[in-house]
Order: sequence, then structure tokens, then C-alpha cells
Amino acid sequence: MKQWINQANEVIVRCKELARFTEEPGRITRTFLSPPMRGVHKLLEQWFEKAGMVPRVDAAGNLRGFRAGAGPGSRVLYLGSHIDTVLNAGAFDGVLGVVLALALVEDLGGRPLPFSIEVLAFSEEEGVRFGVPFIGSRASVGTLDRELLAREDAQGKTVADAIRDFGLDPGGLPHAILPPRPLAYLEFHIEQGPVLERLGVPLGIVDSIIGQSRRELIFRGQANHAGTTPMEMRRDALAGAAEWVARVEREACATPDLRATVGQFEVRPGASNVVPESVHASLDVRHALDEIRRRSVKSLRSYAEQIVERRGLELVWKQRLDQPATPLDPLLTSALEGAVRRAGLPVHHMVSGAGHDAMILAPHCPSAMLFLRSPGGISHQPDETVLPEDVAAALACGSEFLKEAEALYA
Ligand code: HGY
Ligand code: MN
Ligand code: MN
Repeated sequence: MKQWINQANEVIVRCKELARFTEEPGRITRTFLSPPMRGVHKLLEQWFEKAGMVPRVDAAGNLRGFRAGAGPGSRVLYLGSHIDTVLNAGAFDGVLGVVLALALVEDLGGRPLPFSIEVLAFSEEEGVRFGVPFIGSRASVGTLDRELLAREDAQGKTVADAIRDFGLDPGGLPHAILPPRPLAYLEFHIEQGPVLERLGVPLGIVDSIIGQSRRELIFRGQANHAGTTPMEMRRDALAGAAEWVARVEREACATPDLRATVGQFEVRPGASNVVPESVHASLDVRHALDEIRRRSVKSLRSYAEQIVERRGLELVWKQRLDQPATPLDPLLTSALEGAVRRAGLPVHHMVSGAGHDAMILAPHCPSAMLFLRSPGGISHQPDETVLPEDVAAALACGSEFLKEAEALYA
């Protein structure tokens, strides 16, 4: 890996440079088309141009760097990931895949290839601002529908408003769709979990991505005085919601390989001497098998309905996402395995517990993913990191993959 370690260190430096663009000084937070996204675009555009790519921003705010192939109308190999983040994020989730792809293109220099390459920096994958993920990649496959464009954020702005506020035109969304017959999409991404570290392996080849359900709930009760309201006369939204959250954890622990998370939990009005009137909560349920995931979501909904019934509360239950488990392309995945072997690295196949843009592209374009080890298995928080030697390993593998693609797609 020695010959790649300088580029690897540069990749890490660049990810940290991009991390400076945040909505919250002192933490990394960059949501869909928020102002700091302009700084990320500007820096990436400079780097893209220096690497010989032509940059453009599409109507969904995806930043794209295009490197033309040798022949006229050559098909396109896509490399990329997302450049938005969760709240108080790490510096590598998403961004690493874009900067690593850029390093591979830089390494090509002027070498003509029988296919074009486009690096895709998707504008939004996490779903933080609008509660629904994959806005950028859905635009690239034409599934950014009217319903999603009308989704509102906490300030009442719609996705279409956010696009316009950024100086883009939602009317241009059809031009964000990838042209027909894309060659492939390859996404480098941190694993965000403990598997590769436990195995002592730098890279993981992703065979499939587990499915995920996202729901929004509101438990509604009645605000009342904390001192004068006897316990038996209360309709306490928080007590009901808390009972349900405990049930969510019990259900997940009792179902092998199921993961269920209540990440958002907002109590209103939120005064210490007022019986809580309402609780706004999120639910995120994941499993490799869709029928188990959907069955669990159904039973968690009926638990919530039983609890509100017994406590005289009301329940609002909104679906935000039902993303099926997605197998990645076996041909591409075996080409990736060949590249890992030729780079002299151990091969490990795995399933992704995290969702990725590759699951949105996969039904439209042969897609593959390569994971880099996450030290401490940590992600979605500032301690998220990568090892320079693992970035070097990924670059070596990516370069071998491009060489194979040259033969494959000549
Ligand atoms: O939530 C996820 O799985 C990903 O990090 N967006
Ligand atoms: Mn993420
Ligand atoms: Mn990610």
C-alpha cells in the first residue's frame, strides 16, 4: 500500500477540510442545500477541475464531476457518495466516497479510458432536514416525486423551496437523471460498524444493503398542572410514549438481527411543571429480510395503538420511508473481489446495516460498494474516523478495479 499512502493522507486531509463547512460552529452538521453546502461545492469544484473533470450542479443540488471517455458517446462509470451529514457528524460518512473517487480520477491523469467517469456528490442522503432520505440519488434515477418535493421541514419550507433558495430550478430535475445504459455505480464508504475491525480486515465487499422503515409518531394527551392533577386524571403523552419506547427496545432485542431506534423524541410543551401534552418521535427499523422488518413495524404500531387506547391518548402514525433490502450487482461485486485480491488484500463479503445511495441506484444501474474499516465501529458522531492505510488499500483496490473496467468495457 506504500505507493498510495500519500494520496490516502491527502484524502483524509480533504475530508477534514470539507468538514469545516457546517451549520453549527464546533460541530459538523450539513443538511440538504444548507448554506455551508456552497463552500463544499466550491472546494470540490476546484479539485474536480484540477483533476481534469468538468463540474456541474444539477437541479437537486448534486455536484457532479465529468471526465469524458475516449470514444464519442462512451458509457459512464459512476463513482460517488453523499456530502450531507447527520447532526454533530463525523468527517467521513459520505464525503470519503466522493474524495476517494476524486483521488482515483486524479491518479488517472490524462490516460484515455473507453468509458466516461462521473463523480457524483449527492446533495442529501441522511434525511435529516425533511425526514426522508436519499433526495439527491432519487433525483438521479427520476424518483424524486411530487410528494417528496412538497415535504416540509421544521420551518415549513418544502424541498422545492430549498432547491429554489439554493438558486436552482426544480423544473430542471429531469436533467438530473442519469442517461440511459449507465455502466456501473461504485460507492466507497466507511462501514460505520464493528465488523471489519473485529475481523482485522481493512475492506469489506458489500453484497446487499438491509431494508429500512422510517416512521414519524405523535402521541397526543392533555397538558395540565403538575401539582393539582391527580395521577388517575392525567392523559400524559410522555408516559405513554416512554412505555412504547421500552417496548420498541424489547421487540428489537427479542428479534434476531432486527435493529429498531427511536432517535428523535421531542416533548411538548417541555416545562417541568406541566403534564406533557404531546411527544413527537421517530422510528427507524431495519432488517435484512423485508417480511421480518415489516412485521416488526406492524407490531410496534399495534403496541402504540394499545397504549394510547388504554391511556386515553391519541396517536398520529406517518410513514416516511419503506426502503426494501437491496442486493448489489453480483458481476460488479465479483469484479470488486478480483480487484481486492489483485491489490493483495484479504477478501471479506458482508451485508450493510446502514442505508446508502447505492440502494437507490441499484434498481437502475449495476451497483457495488466497498467498505473501509471504522475504528471503534463508531459513526454518526465526531469520533468517526478512518485509518490512512485503509484509505490506501481502498485506493489500490479502486485503481485495480478501473484497470479491470478498462478491459471489461473496452
Ligand atoms: O441511516 C443510514 O443508514 C445512513 O447513514 N444514512
Ligand atoms: Mn450516514
Ligand atoms: Mn453515509
